Amino acid sequence: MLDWLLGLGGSPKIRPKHLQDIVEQLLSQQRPGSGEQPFPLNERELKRLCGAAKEVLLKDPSLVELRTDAQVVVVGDLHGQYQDLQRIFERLGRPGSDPKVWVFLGDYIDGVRRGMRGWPMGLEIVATLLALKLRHPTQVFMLRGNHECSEITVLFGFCGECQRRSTLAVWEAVMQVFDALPLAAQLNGSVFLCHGGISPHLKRPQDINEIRRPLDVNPNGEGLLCDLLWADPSANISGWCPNPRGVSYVFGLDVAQRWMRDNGLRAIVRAHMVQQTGFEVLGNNEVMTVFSAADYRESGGWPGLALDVGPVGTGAGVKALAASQPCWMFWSTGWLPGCAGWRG
Ligand SMILES: [Mn+2]
Repeated sequence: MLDWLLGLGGSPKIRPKHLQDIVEQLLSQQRPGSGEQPFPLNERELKRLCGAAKEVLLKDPSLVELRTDAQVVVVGDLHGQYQDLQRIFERLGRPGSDPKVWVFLGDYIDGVRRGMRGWPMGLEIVATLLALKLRHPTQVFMLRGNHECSEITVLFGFCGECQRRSTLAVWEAVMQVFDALPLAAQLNGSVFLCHGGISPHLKRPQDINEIRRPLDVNPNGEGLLCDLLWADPSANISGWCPNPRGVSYVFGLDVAQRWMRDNGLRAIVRAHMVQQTGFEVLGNNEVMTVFSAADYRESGGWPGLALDVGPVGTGAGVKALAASQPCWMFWSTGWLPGCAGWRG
């Protein structure tokens, strides 16, 4: 892994073979407790990976326009739970192994120690996804979540993880990558994807392209950027209400429906909220939440949040979308449709 190649002209390039090696090395880590160990790549390797990934990520527009007949896999919050990402790849194949397009909705890092899972492995998730993005830039898309923000990572664990397992310089390099992440995506002009939600400042999805990157996010701020990363939908309110998170809004289904109608969209797929079954569908298959970190609140002892929830009977809404769109969904406890139920 030390044998990294400098590309012509002095700009750091990472050979495809080395990217493949990184992915192999990281995904083969199966031991629980790896989150307590030093990270397998050194500072120099990680900084080079981040530098190259930042350049490639900045080539994606702030609103990624996906037009594809391929199967699309949408992955919600991971929060350092690398085992869940490993299982997703075991079940669906790795990006690049087939024509599937992958959209990751952000919140790759942070989180706390969880029973058997041990400490979060945010560095593994970040490095694996960045290597895959570099290797397959038109098949892997990473959006920004509200945790992809330096202040948030200081408060919620990833900064500490970098200091424990790597270096502060690596944390800084990863923060620069986060500042380069695209903010939303649109699938075949009909499904809008982002981490949080829509915004009263957002007339058309294309307006997102006016947001220039790289840019820092102020977690105490307001405006379009904050709403894309922080807003939540609710079927129980109408209009816009203050968000109990203290940032951004909760938006009613009425607001979402009107916005989708105005823009010729049929669904919003987002992440950001913990879901007992890994996903939630609001309205007539119109607003969906995907959460891909399994038993996220296990150590908090939340009753009813066990992993063992079969997809049968609960995925009707998502299935309806999947049946009419080339859009397949993963959630933490099962697979849609045509995939056998899976239990973690
Ligand atoms: Mn979030």
